[in-house]
Order: sequence, then structure tokens, then C-alpha cells
Amino acid sequence: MNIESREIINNWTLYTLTNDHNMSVSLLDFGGIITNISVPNRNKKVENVVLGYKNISDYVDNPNYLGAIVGRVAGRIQNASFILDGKTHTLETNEGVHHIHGGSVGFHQVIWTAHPFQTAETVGVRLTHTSPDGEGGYPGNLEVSVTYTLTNKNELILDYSATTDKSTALSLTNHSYFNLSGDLAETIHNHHVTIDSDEFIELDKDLIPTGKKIHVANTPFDLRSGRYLADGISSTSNQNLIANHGYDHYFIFNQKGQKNVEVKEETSGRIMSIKSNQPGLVMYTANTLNEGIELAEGYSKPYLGVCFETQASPASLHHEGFPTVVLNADEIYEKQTVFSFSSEA
Ligand code: G6D
Repeated sequence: MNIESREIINNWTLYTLTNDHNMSVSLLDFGGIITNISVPNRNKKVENVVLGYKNISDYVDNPNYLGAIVGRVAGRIQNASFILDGKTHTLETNEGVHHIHGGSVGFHQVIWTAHPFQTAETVGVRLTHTSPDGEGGYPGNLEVSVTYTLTNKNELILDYSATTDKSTALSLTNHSYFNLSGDLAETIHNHHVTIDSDEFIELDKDLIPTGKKIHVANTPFDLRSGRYLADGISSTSNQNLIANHGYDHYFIFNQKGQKNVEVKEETSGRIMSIKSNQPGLVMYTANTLNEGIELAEGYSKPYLGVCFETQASPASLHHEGFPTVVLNADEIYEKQTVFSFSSEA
């Protein structure tokens, strides 16, 4: 197990975590951005499996949130407002009349305070931040931490924790774009994804969750037995078209099995499984990923990665029937998502 750190541009620090089984994770204190996850393929060839910019300065703007911690609330909040305890809170309208991903002062733009650590079987970095009352329009002084832990079982564990001094809205995630083919050898069309979910949330034309749950049966959203992402990308179903030809939807976990998601890429043999105590996730197939930005192994284009943004849905701020994103002063926000990597013969 090893951890290296080095000062780079803008007083940012880049940390590289390495375990004893040829897996490494690199991340920035800026935005908690994961810049690289390198894992072996079936032939033990170690390659990068996430999208990362070649020029680190491209993370300053990062319109696609590559690798970043997203908060205070991941996803879209309708009309950039919500009512809490009878008070209307107005957020930054950073996408039309709506609010997305915590706004321009969201957690993807924060230089987190980093606390590296190492044990016999783990290595990691705990990132902490104090978000003041009113930041981005959100109430409450928020103490938040996100811990990245790499284990010797080729797991990357993300632990999210927070407390607030008054009721607020909080739903944190990581916005890495995964591509298991390795060093961007292929797009994600042939990634075979299984999601243990019977329902997803309908989107309107602004990609705002309508609050309507749709059963996945007989739709391209039925990934319960696994499906190639190409199905949803080429689908003419209304919801895939609304998402700009693909997936950009919140799947509600059944929380029945050992894992919530499994992703297989047959050429490399790589497998990634995801287990989370979050009630669901947004799967986004990079349908509108900007073209032509230089990445470490090539140039960005749609469908070059897929995001698995575990979170509670911001739909709960405007509709009944969803796990809440409200955090009260007497509560502790504690969420965990584990990304486990392996390969098949
Ligand atoms: C697009 O609709 C998608 C979002 O889900 C994603 O988070 C963002 O690009 C980066 O707006």
C-alpha cells in the first residue's frame, strides 16, 4: 500500500493511492476529483477506467463534472427552489430556470482539506469542508467529509458524512465517468450493465424528475438481468429520446441483492460492481458530453463513459413518495458507496 502526493497547479494537491494488487486511484483536493483509476484487465494489463483530462487546468471549469464530488444536492432541483419548514429557499439558477449539481459554488469547485491515511490493508484520503449557511442558497452551516479508501480487495470505498446546524437539503455523489475497456479503447455501447431496480423516475423535457415512477418491465430501462447500454442509446422510447438518446435517469434500488449494479466489459474482462446504502442512482451515459476536449488517452465525445451517481433523488423536494434529501440539525448524514473491481478469465 502506498500514497504519494504532489503540489500541482493552483495550489492543488494530487494524491495517488496504490494497493498491493496493481490498482491505483488518483484524486485532487480540488473538487475531490478522481482523475484516474487504474485496474488490471483479464491479462493483468493495467489501464485507466475513468475519464480524466490530459491538461489538469481543464478541471478549473469542468462543465461535465468529470470525477468530481457533487453537492450540496446532486441532480436537478425544479425551478431552483424548495420549501423547508414553511420557508422557500431560492437557489442559483445555473441551468435555465432550474438548479443543477449545487450551482457554480458547488462542491466540485471547492478545495477540500485533505487528510491522507494508511493502514496495513487500506490507503486513502479524507476530505473535509465547511459550507457556510446560505452558500449556493442552501440553509445551514454544513460540516461535510468525503473519504476515499482503496483496499487490498481492489475496492474504492466512498464514505460521505455531514452535520448541519439547521435543516437543509443534502445529497452527495461522485460524478466519475467509467469506461472499463481501458484507456478509452472503446465507447460504452458494449458495456453490459445490470441494475437491481424495478422502477425509474420519469423525466420531463428539461430533464426534471416529474415524480412519476415507471416500472422497468418491457422497457429499455429493465436492466435487472443485464443489458448492453447500446439498447438505451439507440432506443426510440420517449424517455431515452428525452435524455438526448440514452440514459440520464434515476433508478430506485430494490436493495435485495449483494450488489446494486454490475458492469461487465467483455473485451477486457473487467467487472465493476457497486454497492451503496443510497436509495438509488442516476445512470448517465454521457449523451451530451462535450466533444474534442483532450483526455489522458484521447478526445472526449458522447458515450465515452458512463456515470453511476449514487444519491437520493432531488425529486423528493417537490414530490411525495421518495426518500428525503432533507438533513436536520439533530441528524448525521452517513452514506457509503463501494466500487469493486475484478476481471473474468
Ligand atoms: C448533463 O443531464 C446531464 C447531467 O445528468 C450530467 O450530470 C451533466 O450533463 C454533467 O447535463
